[in-house]
Amino acid sequence: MTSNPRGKFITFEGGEGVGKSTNIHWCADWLTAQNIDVIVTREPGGTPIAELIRNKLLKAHHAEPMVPMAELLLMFAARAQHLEAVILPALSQGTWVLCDRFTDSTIAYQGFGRGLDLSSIETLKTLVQGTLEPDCTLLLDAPIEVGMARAHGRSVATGEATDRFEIEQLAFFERVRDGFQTLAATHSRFVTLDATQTLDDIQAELAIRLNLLRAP
Ligand code: T5A
Repeated sequence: MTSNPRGKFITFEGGEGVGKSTNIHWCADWLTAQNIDVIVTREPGGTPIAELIRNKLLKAHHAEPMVPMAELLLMFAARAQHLEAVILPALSQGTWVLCDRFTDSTIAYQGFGRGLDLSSIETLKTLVQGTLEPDCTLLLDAPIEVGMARAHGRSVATGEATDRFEIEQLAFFERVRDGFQTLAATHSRFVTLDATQTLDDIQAELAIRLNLLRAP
């Protein structure tokens, strides 16, 4: 009896409004057209419990400010639930998992952005995900102003409220971008895409990357 090969785990990373959600759905459609089973999920979130945690994390105004360590631990609490309930079962069934943000966002936002100790984040990462790493991380990179303008344009169009991260200052997002670029420079699973390109150009590059991942 042959068992399904493990599915590929692909994460989409980058700052606010760089096009992760838009391109993750494009990739899912592309893979589905190649007869590959795929799910799209996101962090924080992806299960009912993790989505409850997401609501607390993203709510712009709490009666008491959330301290950075609570924010960090809630990110990993949501991730633990998401991994056990969604990501690992799908991968073991041979389904590809496309995840909108994962632990690299924690390193970039809570580590580089908030200034929390990177080695403590590594310890939590090992505790929660063991040796699991994405097969590929697609980093959409753009100047902060470009992403923020796009995110703002989308909020105006949809009427959605600004979240607790989007109200941060420019310097915070510059540190986050630096965090992602540092990770990309030191981990071979990263592919950096220039997110200032047109969607057509980005998606042409994505198709090449997905094809490479399909190869046995
Ligand atoms: N967080 C998350 C942490 O701090 N630590 C963690 O560990 C994790 C997992 C989550 C927040 O949580 C933080 C980071 C985040 O602040 P979110 O809503 O999931 O919040 O993340 P956001 O980055 O805020 O998601 P956005 O939906 O704002 O941005 P996307 O998904 O990158 O952008 P998208 O696809 O919605 O595009 C925005 C607009 O731009 C247009 C789109 O059509 C859309 O209108 N667009 C383009 N227009 C022109 N050219 C292009 N190339 C375009 N690409 C997109």
